[in-house]
Amino acid sequence: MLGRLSVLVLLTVLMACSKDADTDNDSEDKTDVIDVVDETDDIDDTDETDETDETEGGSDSACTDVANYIFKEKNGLVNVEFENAQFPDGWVLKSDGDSFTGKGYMVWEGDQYLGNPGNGKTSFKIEIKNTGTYRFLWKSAVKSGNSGSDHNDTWLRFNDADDFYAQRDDSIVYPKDTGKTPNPEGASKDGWFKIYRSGSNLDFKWQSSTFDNKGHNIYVVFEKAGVYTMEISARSSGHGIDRFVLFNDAMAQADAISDDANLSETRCN
Ligand SMILES: [Ca+2]
Repeated sequence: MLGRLSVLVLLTVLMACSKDADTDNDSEDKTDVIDVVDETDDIDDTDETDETDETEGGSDSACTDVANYIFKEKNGLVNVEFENAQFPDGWVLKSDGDSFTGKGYMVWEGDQYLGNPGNGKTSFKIEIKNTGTYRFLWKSAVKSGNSGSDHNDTWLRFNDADDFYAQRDDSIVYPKDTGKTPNPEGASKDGWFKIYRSGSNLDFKWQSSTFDNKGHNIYVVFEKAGVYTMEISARSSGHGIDRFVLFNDAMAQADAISDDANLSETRCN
């Protein structure tokens, strides 16, 4: 009897302490409440990510090197402005016109590397939570000359993803030098696809195709949750790239590429 009483007293004391602690820090208190709610359902993971964002939002200001940015997929969408890239020599940030989003777009002003990927290479770290197949799209423009079929492409590679391919109807092709076949007509090398846009309107538009004269759409497969690397490298001079998205079946294309779509939050590597 006495033992039970001791436990009761101890519990009462503990509860009192815990209440004190709560009133000491309102914001912590709220976080704790969210935690409890989170753990009860599936949205759990997403919400926890948000919390991490808030915590690391503070460290983001300290994380001044874009090389350390990791862009976080959320609800089946990765949505990134190219001005968040590291800019090797030859890539220039520009903001003429009004058809880009964010602070501008990046454009290659160095030599052309039509058959030779890997020059002017820059990369983006992407954290995938929802595994599966994602469609890749970027918004790009021809910023040199007046032909829609020149200065209209840049190299793209997902080297550590579980698959990286292009598809049009029943036709599926893989980048060259990956050991996978068939490969697309047109330039491809060392796991890189040439990603082009077409059409006589040279302004920014959402299109990412490979396979000459028979545009195939671009897909990437992430089988495990984790951080993956997307690489781009220079091909045509004067090709301006503004923003890219990766989206899965949970996200309609129109929503993914909408100007109103939420940009991916970042955390620091
Ligand atoms: Ca942009």
